[in-house]
Amino acid sequence: MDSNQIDNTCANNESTDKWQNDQDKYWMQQALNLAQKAEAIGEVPVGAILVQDNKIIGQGWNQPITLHDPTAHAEILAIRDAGKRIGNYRLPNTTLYCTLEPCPMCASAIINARIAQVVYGAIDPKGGACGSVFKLLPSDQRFNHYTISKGGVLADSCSLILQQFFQKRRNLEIDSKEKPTLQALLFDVDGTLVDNERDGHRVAFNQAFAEFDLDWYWSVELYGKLLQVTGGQERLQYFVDNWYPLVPEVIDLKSFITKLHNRKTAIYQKLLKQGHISLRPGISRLLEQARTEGLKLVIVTTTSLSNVESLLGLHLGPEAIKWFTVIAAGSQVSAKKPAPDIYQYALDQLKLPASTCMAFEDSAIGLQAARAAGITNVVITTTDYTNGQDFTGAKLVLNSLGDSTKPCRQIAGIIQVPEQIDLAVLHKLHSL
Ligand code: XBP
Ligand code: MG
Repeated sequence: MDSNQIDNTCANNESTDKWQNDQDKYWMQQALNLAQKAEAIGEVPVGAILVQDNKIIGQGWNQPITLHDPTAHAEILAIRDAGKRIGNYRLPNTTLYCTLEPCPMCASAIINARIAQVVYGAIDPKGGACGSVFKLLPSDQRFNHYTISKGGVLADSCSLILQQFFQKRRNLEIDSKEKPTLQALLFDVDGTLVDNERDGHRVAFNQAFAEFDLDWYWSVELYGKLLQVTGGQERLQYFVDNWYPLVPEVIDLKSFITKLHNRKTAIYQKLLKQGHISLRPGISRLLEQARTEGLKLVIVTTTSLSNVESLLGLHLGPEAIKWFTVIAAGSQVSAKKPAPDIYQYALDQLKLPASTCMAFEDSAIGLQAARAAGITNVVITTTDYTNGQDFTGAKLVLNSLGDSTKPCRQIAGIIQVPEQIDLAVLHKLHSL
């Protein structure tokens, strides 16, 4: 063989290699296109094709999650596809192109299928079976079939699609950790679900005073001052301590106040039944929407559980009590609002972080309680008694949640809101 011949042979070899490399790149690009299909459905982007006589006879892309099948790797699906198409469980004289170094499961299936050659793109340093971690391919003589393997074809593109996929997934995880979604709406009752202080509780207190032959009377104005103390019994004690009314000669003032307050509660519930108090605009609309969307509903109130049950039953029906995952009411805690205790109790029962909750209150006292429990998403709907209070720290201050006949008026807030507050507004508010 002269030197010219050697040169020709080398040139021929070189051109064959180039042709083969171009072929490999061409087919690997087809496998990469399939990897994108996996990515589009949220699967790890790996694609595979099986080629015989310059024709694709099988294709697959990663789908273990979608198909609920741990074996649904791109290679396995390509092998199954080819077997079906050519009607044979053996696939000799074929080349499997896959974008990632096959795992041990796929390597075994490849050998079992009698595939002649595997060409892969990116290496898999965590589980590759072509030498990165395990060494099943090229197969050794212990197997009854010899499959050769070669890596690194379009390796950069094949790794990039994987890196970008995992980076996006990490970003999403960070995002969802940093920005929790809104999961629960926590409603105060008095002043918030109903505007009931002036024409409900106050009237009931005065009727109870009359029945107990007390010459006490709480005017609309005086009651406004007394509202700085939450809880009916605490309010009565505060009145006695600071307004010095004529108090009957009783041995135990505390139990007298309890009796008086029990009577007030009964009168209040009678007033509710007589229909003196209705839900505030937008409340039943928003509750309905939250139920449809599966948000948790919670009551966080100073008033008693029996008052809450009467109110919900009358206005929303006998089943309404069950709409609420947690009802935190009255004496479940000893320190009433503005102490955070009742909100803390509700959050403990709810087993959700404060950051996933939004509280609805009507007063600065309620706002303080919610914020002190870590709830930074608070919407205030003011009443005549609370209008003008300091609502610093609330995300939104309105005169009501608004409905089709009574649109709401915005008093303050971090975003401009429409005339009816719906869940879309609340999700937006929560995300900011
Ligand atoms: C409500 C109250 C309650 C009611 C009376 O506060 O302070 O005391 O006025 O209810 P919040 P009871 O809305 O902040 O929870 O008489 O049943 O205690
Ligand atoms: Mg209130």
